[in-house]
Amino acid sequence: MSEAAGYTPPRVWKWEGQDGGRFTNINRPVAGATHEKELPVGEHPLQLYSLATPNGVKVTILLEELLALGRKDAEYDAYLINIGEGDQFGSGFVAINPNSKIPALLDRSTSPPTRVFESGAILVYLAEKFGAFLPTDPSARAECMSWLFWQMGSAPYLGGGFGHFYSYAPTKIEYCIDRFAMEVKRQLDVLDRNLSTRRFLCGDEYNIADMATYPWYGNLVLNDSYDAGEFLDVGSYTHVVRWASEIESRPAVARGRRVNKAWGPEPERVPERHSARDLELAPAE
Ligand SMILES: N[C@@H](CCC(=O)N[C@@H](CS)C(=O)NCC(=O)O)C(=O)O
Repeated sequence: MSEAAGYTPPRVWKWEGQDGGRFTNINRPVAGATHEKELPVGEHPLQLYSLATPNGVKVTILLEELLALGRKDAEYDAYLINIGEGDQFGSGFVAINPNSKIPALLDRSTSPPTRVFESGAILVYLAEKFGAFLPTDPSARAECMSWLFWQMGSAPYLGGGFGHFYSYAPTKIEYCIDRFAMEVKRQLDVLDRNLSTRRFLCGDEYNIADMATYPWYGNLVLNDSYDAGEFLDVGSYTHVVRWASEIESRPAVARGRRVNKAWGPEPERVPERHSARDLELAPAE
């Protein structure tokens, strides 16, 4: 194949301040902390350090669902990690997530405290800790894990692949957009076929696989992620739309989507959460 746009990769790649589009100021080819910064700690056993991106809201949706079930011990403090400002590279955050990405959880009810990073691992940890939203029957559990891991493996093609090249990259590169649009439409078809015979991803029961998948693929079909709804013809995935609408109408999901949100209309923003009161909406004027 011919080389695109006259670029010939050098023998050894070097970091020379290349244009990384919108994320130039936070992307680096190395790991580790860039500065000393302790994390704040609240009064609850569960400390969440996150941001209301799709990976972040997976966890706040689960915590709000657990609280809605009456699990008072799922009360949590949620602190904002502003990834645009580089908070994920502070020493305290790196100590609980060496991968420097939100979400990260510290469970202070164990001795020593348990750190958990990777959104999928946090969902499984909390579901097991509270005995909810993860089936215990081995076959049902395998189905739940299969869809959960499907989501973890698939969403980077949607966000880092399609979303990046369609929406964020400084130039529109047809090859990249075609490649990832094809894959995202294939993924939507996988979901649509599964949901054509099932109410939720694993059958009749709503579980952590739905909570992980809705913020990515539900948002895409309902809320025009990347302004790509028309481009991807998302309305044609009717079973995904029906499934996503049912999940989006759950009060705990609505609450979870607002936690650690520092943008959008003022009433939706809850940059930090320490109790249910932080989520109370001001009465309309
Ligand atoms: N596989 C990780 C991905 C987490 C992730 O990509 N987080 C993004 C926000 S959605 C982040 O923190 N990015 C900051 C950075 O890359 O520096 C997970 O599911 O937890």
